[in-house]
Amino acid sequence: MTRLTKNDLSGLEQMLKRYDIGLANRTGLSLRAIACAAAGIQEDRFLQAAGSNSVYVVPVTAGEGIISGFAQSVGSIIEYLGFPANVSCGQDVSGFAEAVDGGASIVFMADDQKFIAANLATGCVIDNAAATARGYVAALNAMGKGLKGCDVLVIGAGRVGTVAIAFLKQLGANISLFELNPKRLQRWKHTGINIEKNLFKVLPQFKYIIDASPEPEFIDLAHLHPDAAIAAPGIPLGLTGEAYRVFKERVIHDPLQIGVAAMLSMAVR
Ligand code: 2YC
Repeated sequence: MTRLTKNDLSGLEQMLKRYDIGLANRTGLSLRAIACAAAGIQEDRFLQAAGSNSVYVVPVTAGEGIISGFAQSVGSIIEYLGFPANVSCGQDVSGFAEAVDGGASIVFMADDQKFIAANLATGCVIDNAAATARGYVAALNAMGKGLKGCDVLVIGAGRVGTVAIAFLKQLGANISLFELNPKRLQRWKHTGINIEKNLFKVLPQFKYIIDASPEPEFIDLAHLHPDAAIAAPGIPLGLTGEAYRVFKERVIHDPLQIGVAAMLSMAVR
C-alpha cells in the first residue's frame, strides 16, 4: 500500500469545496452523494447519522509514524461532510482512550498496513481499501450514467482492485482485468472476468478504466480511448502528465477524499 506524504496532503483542507465542485462537474454527484452510493444508503440517512455520531481521528505512531497533516486532513473531510470531528491530542492508545472518553461513536485511525473507521456502537470496522474501491466505482458509475453492460478495464487486483471488481459485478459491468502478478491473477481465472495479457494493446479500446495500481505515469495519451473516463484510486496517478492535462476533466483522483467519505458512509449505514 502506498504511504501518503505531507506534500500529497498540502492544501487539501482549504480546497475541499473546490474539489467537491470538480467532482460534481465530472460525475454529476457531490462527494457526499458518491459516499452514499458507495455505501448504498440515502443522503437523508447519512445526514441523520451526522446528527447522532461523534467522530474522532487518532494519530498513530506505529511503523513509519505520523504523517504530518494526515489526521487533520481526515478530520477536515469528515467535518466537511457534516459530522462533528475531533483529532485526539493523544496518539495511539492514549488517543484512542481520549476518543472513547470524549464520547466518540466512530474512530478513524491508520498504521502503515491498515486505515480503518471503527463504529464503537455497532462493532462495524470499515477498511479504507474497500471503501476507496466502492467510492471510485460509484464515481465511475456516475460518470458513465450507469455501467450496466459497459466494458470496464480494472488495472491491478490488489486490495482496492479486488473490491472494485466485486462492486462492478454488482453493477452489471463487463469486467476486464490486467494484473502483473500471476498469483493475484490465479484467483480470477474461470470467474467470468476477461483477463487481459497485453495492457497497452487493449487500453485504447476501453472507455471506462479503474487504475487501482500504484504504478506511476505508465498510461500515456496514445494509450487512451478518446472518450475514456478514468477512476484512479491508485497512488501515485498512473497517467502521464500529458495524458492528465488532456483528460483531467474525465479523471477522478485524490489522496484521501473519496476513500474517507466512503468509510464514513459505510460506517454509519
Ligand atoms: O499519521 C498517522 O496516524 C499515520 N500512522 C498514518 C499512516 C497512513 C498510511 N497509509 C497511507 O498513507 C495510505 C493512504 C492512501 C490511505 C491508506 N493508506
